[in-house]
Amino acid sequence: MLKRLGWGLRRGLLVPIGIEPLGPDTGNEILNGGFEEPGAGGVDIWADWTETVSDGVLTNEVVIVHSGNDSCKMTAGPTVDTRVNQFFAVTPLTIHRLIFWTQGDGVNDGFFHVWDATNGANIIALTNTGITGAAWAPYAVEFVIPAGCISVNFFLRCPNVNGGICYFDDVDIRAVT
Ligand SMILES: [Ca+2]
Ligand SMILES: [Ca+2]
Repeated sequence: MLKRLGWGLRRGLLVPIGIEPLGPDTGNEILNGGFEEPGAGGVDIWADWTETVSDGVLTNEVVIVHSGNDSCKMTAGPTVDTRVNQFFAVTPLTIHRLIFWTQGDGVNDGFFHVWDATNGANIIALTNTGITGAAWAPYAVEFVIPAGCISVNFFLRCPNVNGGICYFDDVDIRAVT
């Protein structure tokens, strides 16, 4: 990807100057970020994601979707640890940008968690989205891959209230530097 910094005169012609690479845009590291590809069935609801239902409910939502025909619906159970996750490979010390779309049930919001699977440490500790409303809104954050880290485990998690509902769609994580 290139960005144009400005225009300049060269031999009397106005030409773009300062073209430089933005960095190694890796494309979306998350597979099936839109939850459009089904899994094998049963507890394997979505391809590429690992589902952990626990005592809550995971549902392939087909009405409340941000794009396509499907989204991820989570209903928290008593132990409020219903979640999906997937691993992706990274280059240490690169900056990654995370964007996903989410909504709550009017009161409760979903959570996410970015885990350094190489070093066994949080990159972003369990964090609520703050998006409780029943309308799609984007959540975005940038984070630095720690030294030595070559594998990240990314989690989307249910609200922290029994019976709380949230939705996720269009998850995108990519290196931006
Ligand atoms: Ca979708
Ligand atoms: Ca799956």
